[in-house]
Amino acid sequence: MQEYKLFINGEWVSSGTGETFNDVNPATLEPIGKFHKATEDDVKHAVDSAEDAFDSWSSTPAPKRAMILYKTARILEEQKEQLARLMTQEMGKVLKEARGDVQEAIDITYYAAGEGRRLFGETTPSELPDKFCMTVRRPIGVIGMITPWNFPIAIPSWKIMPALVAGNTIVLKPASDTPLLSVELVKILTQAGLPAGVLNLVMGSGSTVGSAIVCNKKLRLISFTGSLETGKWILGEASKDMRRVSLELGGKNPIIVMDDAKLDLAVDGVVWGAFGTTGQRCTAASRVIVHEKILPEFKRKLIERTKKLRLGNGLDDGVDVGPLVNESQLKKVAKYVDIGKEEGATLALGGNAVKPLPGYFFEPTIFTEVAPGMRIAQEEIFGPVVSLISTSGLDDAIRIANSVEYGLSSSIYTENMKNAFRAIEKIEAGITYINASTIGAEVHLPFGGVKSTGNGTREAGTTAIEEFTEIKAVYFDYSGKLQKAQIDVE
Ligand code: UN1
Repeated sequence: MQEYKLFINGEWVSSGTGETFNDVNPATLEPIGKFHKATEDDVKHAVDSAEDAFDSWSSTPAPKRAMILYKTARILEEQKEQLARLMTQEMGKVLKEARGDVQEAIDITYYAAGEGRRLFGETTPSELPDKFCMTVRRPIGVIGMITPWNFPIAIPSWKIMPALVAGNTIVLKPASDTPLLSVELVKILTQAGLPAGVLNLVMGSGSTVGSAIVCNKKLRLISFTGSLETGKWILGEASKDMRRVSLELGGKNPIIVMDDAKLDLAVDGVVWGAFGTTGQRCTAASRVIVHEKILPEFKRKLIERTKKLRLGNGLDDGVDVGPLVNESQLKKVAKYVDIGKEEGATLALGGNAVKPLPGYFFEPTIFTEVAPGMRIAQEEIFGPVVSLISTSGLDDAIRIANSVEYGLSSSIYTENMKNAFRAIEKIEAGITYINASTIGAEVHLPFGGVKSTGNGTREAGTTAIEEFTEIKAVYFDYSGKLQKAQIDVE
């Protein structure tokens, strides 16, 4: 079996103990590779090497840094198919979606590369004569990044590319279920000319490697995508030393279907949003709030359409839904199905683990007669389970949509402009789609959410640069005399 090492200071190195962990294909349970398990000391070396590389990298002109990203994007394009296939094997999402994941990485890499010739600051008049005021962007320093398994190359790229163009250096810990795509990404960046030490890769468990990253005071920002529980802990730890934290946590994303909606379009959106990526997206549609007048027809159509979804190996043609990523996710989904039944919701479709192959497959599952307060309608399941909730009208639907602790994505299907604008105004979420599903965010718009979904930061879009830079205000006084702001203004 192929062995993959850590990448520290431009070299592939064994972990301190030489210990490894296995990564398996969740559809077939075949092994993918052995990955070195970093120790606390390895993390320390990685951070120190990123610290050493910072001066030279941050002094490199941003357009020059960007050239490495342009080249990276071109290599990613050349290797798109091969990377997508590896991804399907490593985490199970169907090939079409894996290609989309790689495409998202390509998109953010080009987008961030363009920032090399922007990274704009502002100029503004001074209140005093012969004085010039401006802002400049500075890199934050060495950044710790901890990324999830559901978007194995897109999410690391959302973080890495803007951080690099802004002049930061990085220690990355990918999820233990998907280290391979991070290994490939590091190889590509190195091939594109990224200097040693600028990006370091450490793999292993959250409890050892993740903690060592979060608790390392040299890391000025921890950028994390994952669970609310871990996010809260990171925020607490980093705040002790006033270090920055950027969090993208869970979602419980609603789709509102109004009585004036195009029903087939809405059904398509729900099927794509709830069962795409086997429901393993932070943006997955997990609650569908349907106007009572059309609920019976909507329910019938949704069940009919969902029954046609084919489960299997994501590499095979015609497969719509791949496996869940691992056994613990499978157990979690099964547990929530039991909870839904106990809570009195009606299990209208699915609800079982199945074995078209040896891996972790779970049927697309629909609960109906779900009350908004039930746990299946409140907690993030991260699997192919959707809850139908009845509503009497828009205000009630929005109230239900907002009755959860998360606020990432949201959607409304309606042909009425007023309903659409009301939803834009009133739904508490970082993203609202009109007549489109809750998934499919594009990289040039800010991505993130409100309430417990995060701590106010946004990734991608113009906000990508906000996440990874500090702003310095500069006052340039060329009067040659002492001028006192707020005092010498008359
Ligand atoms: C995530 O699930 O964490 O909008 C990211 C989407 C994708 C990104 C999802 N572009 O669904």
